[in-house]
Amino acid sequence: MSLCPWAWEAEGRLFGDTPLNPVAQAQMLFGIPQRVGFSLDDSEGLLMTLTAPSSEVTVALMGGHVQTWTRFRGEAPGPTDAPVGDEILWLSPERPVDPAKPRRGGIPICWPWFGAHPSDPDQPAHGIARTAAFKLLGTWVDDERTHVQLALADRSSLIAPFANCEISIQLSVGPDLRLDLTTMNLGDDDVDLSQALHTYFRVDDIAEVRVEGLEGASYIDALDGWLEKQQTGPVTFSEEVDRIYTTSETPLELLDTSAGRRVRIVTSGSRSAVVWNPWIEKSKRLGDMGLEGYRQMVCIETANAGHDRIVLKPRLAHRLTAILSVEDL
Ligand code: TA6
Repeated sequence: MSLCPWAWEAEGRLFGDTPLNPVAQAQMLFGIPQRVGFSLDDSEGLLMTLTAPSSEVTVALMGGHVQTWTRFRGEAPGPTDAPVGDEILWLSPERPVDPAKPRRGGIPICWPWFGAHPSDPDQPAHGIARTAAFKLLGTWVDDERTHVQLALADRSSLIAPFANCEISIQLSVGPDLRLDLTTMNLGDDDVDLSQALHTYFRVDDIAEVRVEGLEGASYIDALDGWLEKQQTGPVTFSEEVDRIYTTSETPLELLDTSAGRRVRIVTSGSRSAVVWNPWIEKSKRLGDMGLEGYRQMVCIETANAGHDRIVLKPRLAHRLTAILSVEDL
């Protein structure tokens, strides 16, 4: 058995002749006291906690799925304390209706396509990454930030033309949260890529928030025959909204006066943003939004979607980056 010292799958492996459970293995190889810890989530998947002095995230290795981001009020919690602070992301209290899908919320990775597969209706919506196992490549810290790098644990599940692609997720948590999704085309053919960091932000009341920075941008309205329209004023919510905005201008800002905070989204490698709230009827159809969950969330997604597709030439790479920060009003 060869075990790369820096990479392994999150599954039972033998060290010497003593089987170690995934948590103990991860802790031994990648744990950092007070900064990087591991546990099992309620579906027995490996969950990583990245703690920095100012905030903390939890990440499921299944899907490389950031599930929570807590901004501390005051000191970072001790090793056995629950974090006290503001939850910036929304995570459904319900389990997914389809067990093959991830828990709704946090920052699911939509890759290597966004929305429906361009030609094969049997393929899952939003690609394969959010339901694929990821492996740890490394964890490291500095005074302010805690970092992790992940890669797909098994690329054999990738369908053509993505079979020759490798992806890396790099997360850096500190005063802000930075997420880099890098796609490398290791093959000899062009790869047509669409993707999104499908971020679910928590809000006090969807009817009281607005998204700024998209004024005047054109958008595709997924609820009106994919017609192209133009945004006038900030984006507000009084019904279902599902739009792909064409924009490379950032920051975008989520103003939540009721919660007393402004969330700023700075991106690179993206010329589109998706804004989505399912409202009442779609929430009922989805079945995993919790009671009135739609009132406490809005998706503002850093994407390459709609007209903003990426044609990745052989031996080239593309990086999609979102930097999320929060300030009190
Ligand atoms: O990003 C918006 C969207 O494409 C909506 O159309 C809705 O389908 C949402 O994603 C959630 O998709 P999911 O597959 O996670 O239920």
